[in-house]
This record gives sequence, structure tokens and C-alpha cells, in this order.
Amino acid sequence: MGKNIIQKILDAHIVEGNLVPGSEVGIRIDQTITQDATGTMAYLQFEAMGTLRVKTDLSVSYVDHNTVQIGFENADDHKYLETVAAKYGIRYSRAGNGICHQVHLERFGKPGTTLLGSDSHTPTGGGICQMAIGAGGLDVAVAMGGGPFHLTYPKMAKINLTGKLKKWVSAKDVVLKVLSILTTKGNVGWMIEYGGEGVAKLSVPERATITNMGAETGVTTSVFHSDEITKQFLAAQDRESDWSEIKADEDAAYDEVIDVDLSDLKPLAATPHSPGNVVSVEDLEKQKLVVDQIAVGSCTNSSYLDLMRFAEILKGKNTQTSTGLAPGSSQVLRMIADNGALVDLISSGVRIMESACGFCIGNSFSPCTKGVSLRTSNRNFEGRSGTHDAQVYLVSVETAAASALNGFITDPLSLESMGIEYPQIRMPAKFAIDDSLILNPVPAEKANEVKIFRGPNIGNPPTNTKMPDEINGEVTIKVGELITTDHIMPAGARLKYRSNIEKYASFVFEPVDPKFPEKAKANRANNVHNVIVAGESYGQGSSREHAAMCPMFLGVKAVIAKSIERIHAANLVNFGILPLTFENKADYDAVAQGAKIRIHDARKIIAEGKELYAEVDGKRVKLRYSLSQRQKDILFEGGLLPYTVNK
Ligand code: MIC
Ligand code: SF4
Repeated sequence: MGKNIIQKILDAHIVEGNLVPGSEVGIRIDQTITQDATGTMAYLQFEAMGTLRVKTDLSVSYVDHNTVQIGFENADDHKYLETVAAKYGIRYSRAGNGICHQVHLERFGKPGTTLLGSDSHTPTGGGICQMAIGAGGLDVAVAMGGGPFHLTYPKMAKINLTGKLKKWVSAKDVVLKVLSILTTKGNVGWMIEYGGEGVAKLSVPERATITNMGAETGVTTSVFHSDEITKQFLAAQDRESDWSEIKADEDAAYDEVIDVDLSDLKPLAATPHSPGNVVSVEDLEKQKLVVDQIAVGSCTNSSYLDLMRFAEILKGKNTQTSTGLAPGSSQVLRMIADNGALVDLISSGVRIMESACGFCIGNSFSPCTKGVSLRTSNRNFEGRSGTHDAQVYLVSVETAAASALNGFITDPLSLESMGIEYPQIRMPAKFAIDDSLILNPVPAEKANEVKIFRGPNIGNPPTNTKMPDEINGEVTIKVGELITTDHIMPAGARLKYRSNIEKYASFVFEPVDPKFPEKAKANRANNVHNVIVAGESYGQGSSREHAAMCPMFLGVKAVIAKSIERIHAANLVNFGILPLTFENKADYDAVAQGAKIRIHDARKIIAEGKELYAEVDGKRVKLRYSLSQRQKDILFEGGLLPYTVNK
């Protein structure tokens, strides 16, 4: 039997475990990326492991999230990251160079390699046929030190793209269609491979838009094959030598095949507050919903093609609502500046923002109260924009442009009746290459001369004690369904405390129950274990390990949910918090916030692999755990850092 692309890359990288879906395997990691918001902690943990130099083929540290620099904190973090990178053999992409995923695709992504990134949208690299996976910073730190990355050997789905996209319909609509099929939950443990004749017509950045937002379905990663289009993209980046052809064998098998006919697709949008709430823009247009702001950019839609399409549609006309654009990288910004599109955008009244995450993470360009915001980004979780009651819709660049011209949500298909032609943008034969904002590390023999800068915002990574014999405490908080990491550990204005765990922990669950940190601390002081109870798909979204690290700091010992998303479940283990699920989902209803909870002999039972029960206010509730021996050992040690150091 032939192999598919996922199998080919995995097989070439597996160093531990068996190729059985559902069992844990360890893979060798060729490249790593970090971004500043998760990177400071990742490097502090890397330092704590005592490794002298990174052992990957390539590790890059990007600064793209916290670039606002109100106060000293962000700048201090940047300086720490720059000096750490120089010392340990890591390339450093300075603030202004662009969003990690966009820049990595342009300058470093290599077909057939593995990439681990401390950001959930690392799968963007799948557009160039990398097996690119998002993880917590501590997992990335271990990979930088040469350790394998552990994941569940996946089930594999093929999304078979047939037909051809109509004018005004784009890659964003393809992935929104996929989200409408797969939804944002229930896909843990799967990987997606795109195939079919429709793939040949998609450029690398368009493929990357699709793999980027695969993160929202909860799959581990998505990949496209590496073909002539990939080769041309790499050649245009002066990196043709990085190319190799990678495709599925004719008789490759998949656990599931989903057909999507590109010719049938229409412009789509995700309505508030989930990327999975997908409707047609045509239907939204009927509501004549007035738009308060439009934001174009983010790692999903800020490539050269995206920006040029937006600029061409707007050319010579005025925007009717507040419109901002953040180019994905200094490369694309330079290109639209050189060819005049930037002037066109400015003339249309578009506010040009920094090449960074910016609006996407809610640390700038927040909408007005109850504001309707149309964004080309990938997440519209409640409050993520920085405005608690804003209504964020996720759309394509084409829909954003059409709506910017009318001031209400507009189907781009109606633009032709307004006399606007579909912009035919060609991929450039050569991109404007300038890596001057990417600093090289010092040679290994000079590493000890580099002094690491540590401002007052940089703390030490918090430590945990070994797992107790039993859990005995309180259901300190009970939350509902689809709780995201933005609910658990808000970003936006709070982002600047990422390196200061004591301070950042005072915002755990801020949007849900601002009193939680106080209650948890009081319990911690009295040796009462804190337990979180949650509904379906707990921990969706970001890879931020702070959503586990800060609860750990507050004395949380277990999470019991109907289901837990992949990266978050791994982060819980990494910080010594037990990830448990209800055997019977209906038991969720029987557990009240404030209930006393006891899990007798938890440690012994888990070690022996026996049935686990909690006693909640006297009632017995059966729990499930799905942990490899390695994960059990990590939990018993109190987390991955002590486990790794002891090893
Ligand atoms: C996000 O899009 O939510 C982020 C901010 O990029 C996060 C990382 C973080 O929280 O720092 C992610 O996607 O992992
Ligand atoms: Fe940055 Fe937004 Fe992409 Fe996260 S999703 S990496 S915040 S642009």
C-alpha cells in the first residue's frame, strides 16, 4: 500500500513509538519558531534546562505580538529575546519584520521537514508542505534542546478539492467551508491532507491561508503537497534549493475522505463568536448590517496576493468605514510600497498598521462598544478584539474590500454590478528579499561573551510540587461549553505580563469570573486543591501555555471537562495539572461550582491504570484519563520542566 504525505513525513521523523492511530509517538523536530508572547517563557524554560546551544537545524525567535510598547515591559522582553537568541544559536526576527507564520513561510519553511512552534497557527507551514505543529512553549524548548516532540499518531483525512474557485471566492472561503463541515470541536487527534485537482490552482500563500485556519478545527495540522507551484514560490524567494517534490502515492489510503467542489463555493463568513459559525455573505448582506470597522491582515490573510487584491478593489474609491490594514511582513509591505499599491490604499483612507499581529490579538484597533468588526483574521472569540461586546465577523479580503466600499456587509459578487472588475493578481517572479531585520546568533565559541538582558518584567519560570497522592479540594470554577484560552488567560491589554507569572495569574478567567484568582489563592493558602470543571472542547484556540501555567501557579490540580483540546491538554500535563474527562457527559450537570471534590488515591490509581472516580459533594462521578506512561511520569514529577531537568 502506498503512503500519503502525512505518513511520508511522519515516517521520516518518528523516533519513538508505534504507528498506531491513538498511540503516542515521538518525532524529531527540524525547525522551531517562537513568538515573543510565548517565547520569553519558552526561553526561560530552555535556560532552566541547561542546554548550551539549540540542536535543531533552524530555530527562529520572532517578535510580532507585543509590539505596542506602552511602558517598558515589551521592550524589555524584546531585548531579553534578542540576547538569548544570540547566545543559544537562534535567529532573531526583529519587531517590524512581520508575523512569524508569514515570514517563516517566505524565508525558512522547507517542504518535507517538521516545524514546531509555540503558536497555534504554526500549521500555516503546511502550505509549503511542512509538517508544522503548534505546541506550548515548554514543548518547543524541549525540541530546541534536541528532544522529540510527542503527539498522538493521527487519524488522517483527505480533503479532496475538485473544480475551480469562481471569481471573488478565495482560499479563506475554502477553509470557512471546511470549518462548516468539521466544526471547531471533535477533531482532536486528526491530521488533514489536501489533495485533488483543485490544489494545482492554489498558490502557496492561498494554501497557507487554508492550513493556517485548520487550527480552528482542532486538528493537529494540515498539509498540501509540494509541487511546481511550491518550487516557483521558493524560487521567487531565492530558495529553490529548499524544494523537493512530495506527493501522496496513487494508492495512498485515508481514514476519511471529504469532497469539496471549489466551483460550488460562495463567499462565506464566520459570525460571532466562533470561527465555526459559518454562513454565506449573501445572507448577511440581506441584513444590511452596518460595519463599524474593517481590519485586513493577520497570519491568515496578509500575503502579497491578499494586500494587492484589497488595494486593487479599493483603488480610486473611498472607504466608507474605519479601515485598517496590517501587512504580514516587511517583505510584502516593501513590495506594495514599491509598486504604488500602498499609496492607493492610503488614498482610499486605509489606516496602515505595523507588520505585526496587532488588531488580531486585541492589543490595538479595538472596535467601539457593541461595534461590528469585519476581520480577515482567524478567531472571533468573544472579547478577543479588546472590546467585550464587539461583534466580530471573519471574512475574506474580497468581502472585506466590498464591505469597506459600502459600509455594510457586502457580498463581493455584487461588485461587478458596481462596475468593479475582479483583480487578477499574479504571483511575483521575485519577491523583494531583504533579511536585514533577521539577526544571526553569535558563533558557538563566542556564546559565553553574550550577556543576557533581564529587565524587571522577566521573572523565573514558576515551579510546581510533585503530584499529591489524592486531590482534595473544591470545584473553584465551573465554566460552560467551548471555553477558549482567551477566556482562561486573556491576551490584549494583559499580554504585556506574559513574563511575569505572579502578575499575569491575577487575570486568570478574567472575562468569566474575575474573582477566581482570589478564591484560588485563598484555597492554595489553606492547602485546598483547586479544580476546574468545564464543558465541551475546553482550551480551544491559542497554544499559550500560560492558560495552564498560571492556573498551576494558583494551585489548580485538575481540570475535569466533557472534552479538552489537544494543545491545551498537553500544556496541562506539562504543568502538572491532571486533564480528566467525564465518563458520562451528563455528570457535568451534577457538579456545581463550589462543590467539595475528592479524588481518592489519584496518583496510585493512575499509575496502575485503574478506574478513577471523584467524590463530588458525596456523589460518585466516573472520570476518564488518557495518558501515556511518559505523561504519567511528567504529572507525578509536577510537570515537564522538573521531569526534563531530573532526566
Ligand atoms: C493567538 O492567535 O491566539 C495567539 C496570540 O497567536 C496565540 C499565542 C499566544 O497566546 O501568545 C496562539 O495562537 O497560540
Ligand atoms: Fe498573530 Fe493573530 Fe496569527 Fe495569533 S492568529 S499569530 S495573534 S496574527
